[in-house]
Amino acid sequence: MKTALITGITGQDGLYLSELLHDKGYKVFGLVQGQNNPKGESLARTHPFVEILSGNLLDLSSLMRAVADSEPDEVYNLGAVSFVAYSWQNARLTSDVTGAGVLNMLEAVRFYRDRSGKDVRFYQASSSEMFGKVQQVPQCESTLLWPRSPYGVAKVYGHYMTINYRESYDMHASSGILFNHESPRRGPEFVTRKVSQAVARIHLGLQSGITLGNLDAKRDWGFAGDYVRAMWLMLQQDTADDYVIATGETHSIKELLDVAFDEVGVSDWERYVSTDPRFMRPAEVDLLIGDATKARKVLGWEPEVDFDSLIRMMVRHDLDVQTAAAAATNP
Ligand code: NAP
Ligand code: F7E
Repeated sequence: MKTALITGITGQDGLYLSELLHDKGYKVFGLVQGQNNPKGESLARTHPFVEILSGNLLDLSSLMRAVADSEPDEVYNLGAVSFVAYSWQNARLTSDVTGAGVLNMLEAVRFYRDRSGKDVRFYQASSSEMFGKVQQVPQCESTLLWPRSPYGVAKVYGHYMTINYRESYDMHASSGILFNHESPRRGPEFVTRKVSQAVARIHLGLQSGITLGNLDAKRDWGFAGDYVRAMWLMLQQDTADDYVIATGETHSIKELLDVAFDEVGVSDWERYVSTDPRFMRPAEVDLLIGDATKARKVLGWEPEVDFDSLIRMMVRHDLDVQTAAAAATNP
């Protein structure tokens, strides 16, 4: 039986990845930050197969203990301050957790490997946000990085540190450059979930409209369940490497609104949508579209859920959630 340690296990990807690894027969450990973190309690209820360890990416000693206690074959470093808009308001925290936290995790793994002699494999959750002001369309592994947010800058640091540990210490350390991936588990601060929740609530008469920022930005959106499969595949290769994971299709926020509102039978969504500068970013990433040819060829990875199905899945999920919540409030 293989053993995996996942940081960021309470997040969207951590939950899907823990299920994938459990189904494959892994023993799964998850790092949960904070004292009495409610997400840890929820994880213990919904994912009882996960063994929870306490630790924080800012605290090297906690990471060293988590690695020593779990004795992992594979470490997936998914923990991060991950909301781009928040990263301008909390630039130092984002740099420390999302950037320097990667170095802490790499050091904890290297220390354990050198003492135990066990060949631990490492996955770093890099991001298409590193491409920022894109220098090539579509973006692939060799595209010049030009981050546009404190989050993007921190991810570039973690990405290069992962490559550096691979080259300096002969570590099996891979970096997955994942484009946006969404699901019914996506946090409500991100635009797809913000829209799916609002559409459900508008349809049920619980909300009158939605206020957004830049409707012209374009993203390459995939399904999180497909993307965690790519993470696992990277660590099954003989040689560690970097891979872009993307669908190869891009859609604007307006197209997202088209599909989400269409799921509840609304074609003229403009009457429900307003914009406000407070949701605009100091520097925007206008267009992302990924070229995942390398992942398709080397890993045999293919996305299974397309954009239209993904957004409709999210709206249907939020219709169920909101209907149940309304029924509980007015039995
Ligand atoms: P998410 O839902 O925001 O989850 C982030 C996780 O990191 C949470 O479990 C959070 O724990 C944990 N975390 C935050 N600060 C921490 C700290 N100081 N120490 C330990 N853990 C900490 O993110 P996601 O969407 O699942 O993404 C997973 C990873 O992939 C992240 O690194 C993200 O930056 C990266 N990524 C995501 C996408 C995407 O489209 N989803 C694309 C590319 C890369 P709490 O819940 O307790 O705060
Ligand atoms: O924004 C625009 C916004 O916050 C997408 C993270 O997982 O993916 C994610 O980062 C686009 C941007 O995701 C609103 O300006 C318009 O152009 O859903 P988002 P993101 O910034 O792309 C990358 C790959 C990561 O690595 C990150 O961790 O939508 N937008 N109006 C809006 N965005 C939000 N959040 N809210 C709005 O009202």
